[in-house]
Amino acid sequence: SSGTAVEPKTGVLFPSVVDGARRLLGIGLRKKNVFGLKSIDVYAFGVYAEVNDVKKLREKYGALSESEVRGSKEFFADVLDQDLRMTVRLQIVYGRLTIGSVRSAFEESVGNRLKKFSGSDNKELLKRFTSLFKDEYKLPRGSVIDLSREQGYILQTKINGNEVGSIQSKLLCQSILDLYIGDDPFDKKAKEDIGAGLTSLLQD
Ligand code: DAO
Ligand code: DAO
Ligand code: DAO
Repeated sequence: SSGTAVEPKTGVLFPSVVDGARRLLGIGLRKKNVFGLKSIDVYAFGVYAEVNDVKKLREKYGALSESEVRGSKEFFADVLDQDLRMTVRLQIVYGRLTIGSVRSAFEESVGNRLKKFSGSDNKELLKRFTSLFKDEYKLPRGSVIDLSREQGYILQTKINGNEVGSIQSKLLCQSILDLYIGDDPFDKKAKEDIGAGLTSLLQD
């Protein structure tokens, strides 16, 4: 494959490999409805997985056909739940993002998933996370945020390549990945591509 993929609506480029051996599976767009009718493009994203980690799922899924794997809810649930190294790269396209709006969007989107997976509000975990979103951070158009699940369920966050924090939480890792590959993903086409990408890693 070539070295980059382009998100067609925004023109944002994603390298086909990051962090040595994490392969790009799919790209998509995070939109947000404002004022009921209007929708803004907030960021383009790319989802990556560590090839050798995905291969750990071979034992369970290796014998299924590609369409069986892609249609399997259990497969996506395993990808969300297991200790597989993955990265979601976000590139901001909305030029007027404030840290306050990032905090409230995060509380809504990630907050819903924390509740879904744990059955509780997890206000404390959410607060612990959003308190790290300092008002002095700036996220102008073009900023790149990497959210990575590292071995042992460490969620590591980088902004423009600089590590800003990491937190050990299986639940938080799962909740963030669910935004992109869960039952109700931000971009359905992206989830399909990610499923196809995962399946091809399983089979090669
Ligand atoms: O200006 O009112 C507005 C719209 C702001 C939308 C913000 C959505 C934030 C989405 C999360 C971004 C995470 C980096
Ligand atoms: O799109 O609703 C969403 C949430 C995406 C996760 C955003 C994480 C942002 C962390 C960095 C904030 C830096 C101030
Ligand atoms: O253990 O509560 C703690 C602090 C660890 C740092 C967690 C950083 C989480 C990443 C958020 C980055 C947002 C700028």
